Amino acid sequence: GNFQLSEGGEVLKRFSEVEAVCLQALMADPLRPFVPQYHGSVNRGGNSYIRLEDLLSGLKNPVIMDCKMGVRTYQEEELTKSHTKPTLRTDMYQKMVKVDPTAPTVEEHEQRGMTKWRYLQWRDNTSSTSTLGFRIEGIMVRDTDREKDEPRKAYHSRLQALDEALKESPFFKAHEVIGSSLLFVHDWTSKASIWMIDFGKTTPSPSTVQLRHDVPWAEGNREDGYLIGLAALTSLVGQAISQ
Ligand code: 4IP
Ligand code: MN
Repeated sequence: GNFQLSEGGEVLKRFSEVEAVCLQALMADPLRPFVPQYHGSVNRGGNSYIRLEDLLSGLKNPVIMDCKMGVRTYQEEELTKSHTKPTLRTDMYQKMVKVDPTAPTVEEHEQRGMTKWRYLQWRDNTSSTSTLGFRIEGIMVRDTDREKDEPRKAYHSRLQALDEALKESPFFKAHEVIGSSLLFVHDWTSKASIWMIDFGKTTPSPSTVQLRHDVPWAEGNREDGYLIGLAALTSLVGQAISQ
């Protein structure tokens, strides 16, 4: 899970080596302005945490939307593992049954379990992930009365600026970005911004593979479809402005 603490204007997030390495690299990348400031790690009560800028500080009753980017949310290793040494997850079987009791196969019903890959692939295929290249994971609205149109324009330019930065980014060229989100945040003053977060499954792509990020995934090509999702999102936010 996403265990987080707040401390002195920072957010402490459960430590992940993969994520820490990404954040370190991102602090020296053209994507830096789109990533919360990273302040290294810290130990609290025997647990390690990543120290991050609190993206909500200074905002009053912020409206928040988390969009998980890409055409898949599992790593290729998860697919390989599901064939070579499948581990059955009862919790994931239960989560699936809760949403759609008819979704599990006869075999999955019998074993009351399924692999993580199977569950994540089902989530991708039953959401907009596999078709649009992004899905909305969560929205938090605390004050609807003050809804204005301005955040949309700010969001739209921010998405375009992100697209430019991604094109310049050595980090983006060299990484497979899986399960990462864009966090949309604004408040009633219409201060609006978008941030790249969650790099726990973002890994260096094999040196033999040059990722494009804008083509469909096929097993072995490692493509994440990040730019497919960004284009779809940008177009949707753009349409909302012109209406
Ligand atoms: C969750 O499923 C999300 O896919 C998590 O991804 C994933 O964590 C969990 O796997 C999985 O159970 P639901 O959102 O449908 O509950 P994220 O952290 O991006 O939200 P990871 O990061 O491990 O893939 P487990 O293995 O942590 O349970
Ligand atoms: Mn989740």
